[in-house]
Amino acid sequence: MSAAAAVPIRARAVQQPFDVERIRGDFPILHTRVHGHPLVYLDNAATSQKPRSVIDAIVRYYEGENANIHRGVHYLSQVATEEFEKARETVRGFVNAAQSSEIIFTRGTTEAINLVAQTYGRAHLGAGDEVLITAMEHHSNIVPWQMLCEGKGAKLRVAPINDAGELLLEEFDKLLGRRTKVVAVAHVSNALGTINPLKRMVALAHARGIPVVVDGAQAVPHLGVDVQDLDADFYAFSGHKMYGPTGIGVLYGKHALLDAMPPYQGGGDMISSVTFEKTTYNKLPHKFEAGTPDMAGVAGLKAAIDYMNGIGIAKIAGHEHDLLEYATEELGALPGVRLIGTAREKASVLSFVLDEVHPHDIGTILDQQGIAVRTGHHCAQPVMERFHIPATVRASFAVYNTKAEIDALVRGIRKVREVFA
Ligand code: 7TS
Repeated sequence: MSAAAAVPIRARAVQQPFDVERIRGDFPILHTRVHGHPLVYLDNAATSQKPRSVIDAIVRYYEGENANIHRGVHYLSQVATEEFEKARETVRGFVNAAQSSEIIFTRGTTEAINLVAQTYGRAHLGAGDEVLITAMEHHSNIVPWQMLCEGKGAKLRVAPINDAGELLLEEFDKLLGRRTKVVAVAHVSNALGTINPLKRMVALAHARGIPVVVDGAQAVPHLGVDVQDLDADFYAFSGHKMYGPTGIGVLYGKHALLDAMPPYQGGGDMISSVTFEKTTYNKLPHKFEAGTPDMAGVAGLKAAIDYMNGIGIAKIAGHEHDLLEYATEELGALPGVRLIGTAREKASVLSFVLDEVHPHDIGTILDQQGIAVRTGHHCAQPVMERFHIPATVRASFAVYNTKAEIDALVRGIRKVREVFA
């Protein structure tokens, strides 16, 4: 479960010592009381909470900068455009893309993956071709490829995982064939927490000339991601899981690939010229950003990245790694608890089942104690099927969580056992 291997190379800024209480003070919502208890928010894989600086950036945008971008000669439009493009540069640096034109703003991971499936996928897949995914994907990295395959008469192939929730790399390699046109894989599994050996997977696919689309939704908040080092062809993530606002996300793509792809949606901003006879398309990244984008969301996303960089991704990863290790020990020692997802390399997610108690009942009893966890299939129904369970309880950690909160979770689970004894 060592996060060390995944801890990034690039946390350069000089940072203050890690102080979780100071960090908690940055998140207004953490002071909420739930059913008379202090909120214990352990549903970060679904969405993280937002620091004051992100909330302020959105307010600042609407109070001082709001205008439509890329079109006005007037002052505010120019300010809004500059801030928008500055944010793109911040995102570029965050994932170490080579050029900011490789950063496309989307609504989130889901839209980013659909974009690739419907443009690159539609252009490159034919009848009998294959898309290779893994058995641990979120529905948003399954369904868009199924839709593509259905339309093209192509086939979805699935690389298996072992009982710990680790990818079987040899099987993955064997499934890469002459007909494989795209590989689409999660960097980190949302239901199991597994960190995939992405660099090796990319190398295996590239050895056969196959591009790799990475679902980075659960990786970017917890690991340092360097798209050039990984050599990922496409990398998708969501702002709201990394302390940023909802409704904004990113698709990174290699310039040459994006440039050769047909556009996704048609509309304003994505064109170079329009006549009724023919439209020519704008250059990157605008070709993929049709219509008025979420400028406030982009401002918030920039603030979220600034916030994470201010703490340092290595410190975030280190703290979360400590929490995961502590929680794994404490929960693993509870009678009746079975952990689902025990990969050696894991990030920030602890899924489990308890005796015969349905996860929804566990979630409800925990909620009465102010503890927010997610229960269900986590939009990864095939993972549940793989482990022969209908659902799990999932605790997922962020930079502001504490060992005391894990103690509260342990007490909560003891209470569940009492109730169901
Ligand atoms: N991929 C992974 C691995 C995810 O965990 C999620 C969301 C998505 C894609 C989709 O992201 P979106 O921002 O476009 O919705 N995962 C979860 C979750 O685990 N609980 O709620 C949402």
